[in-house]
Amino acid sequence: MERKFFVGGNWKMNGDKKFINELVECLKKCPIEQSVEVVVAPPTIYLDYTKSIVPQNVQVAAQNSYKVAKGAFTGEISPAMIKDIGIDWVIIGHSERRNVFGENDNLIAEKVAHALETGLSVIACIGEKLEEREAGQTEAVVFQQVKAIAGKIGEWKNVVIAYEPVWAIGTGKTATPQQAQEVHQKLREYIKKEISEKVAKEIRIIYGGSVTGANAKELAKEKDIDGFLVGGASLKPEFIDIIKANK
Ligand code: G2H
Repeated sequence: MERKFFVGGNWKMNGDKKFINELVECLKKCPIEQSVEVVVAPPTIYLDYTKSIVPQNVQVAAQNSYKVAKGAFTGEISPAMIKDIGIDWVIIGHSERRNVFGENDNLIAEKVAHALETGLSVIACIGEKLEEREAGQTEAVVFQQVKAIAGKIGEWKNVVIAYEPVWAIGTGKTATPQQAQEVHQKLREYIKKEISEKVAKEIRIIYGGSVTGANAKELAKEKDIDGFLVGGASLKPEFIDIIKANK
């Protein structure tokens, strides 16, 4: 089965209604090929609004969700609520959730499992910090992050893995196509060995970290890079070039 090219736009904590209107107008002008899946992730408060104005060929994701359906968890939202407003995707385990808000592998795995059980598709983020890369621990770190999730889920068909080296996030310092491909390939080998050959073949492993309209095409040529999770550049017209990067 061919892996469909996937482009996610992670707007993080940016935008207001006026800005979102402009961004969506820009997306509406872009002829999105059937061969590309596009998902944008606005801040929680704009999920419903964004969903109501995006064209049919653009899906919407939440940027986070909690590990249970409801209860006394001030400030959190649940996968059930995300589903309730007609949204099918959630990003879990972004490095900002891990490193700014202290989420660990176990919590992230529980959140991924609960989102999947609720029927959402998940963009599960992993990636090493600079000091881990420099200490030669990249593989160990990303394998452990995948292992934690694998310990809690049995079915991978609704999961996209986003490999986002922390040192490349929002820094303008993109991994080279070779650096990214090397990790993606090793991840696929790991998944083949530890999960299954089928999952390894079918799962999309996308790259994130300072992806731009200028570097996306080269990255997209790599065999194991199945798309992107884009932050800063997803707020600009160049997001359209990234959507077309597999051409
Ligand atoms: C990584 C990425 C989006 P940016 O966080 O998830 O952000 O493209 O700004 O590095």
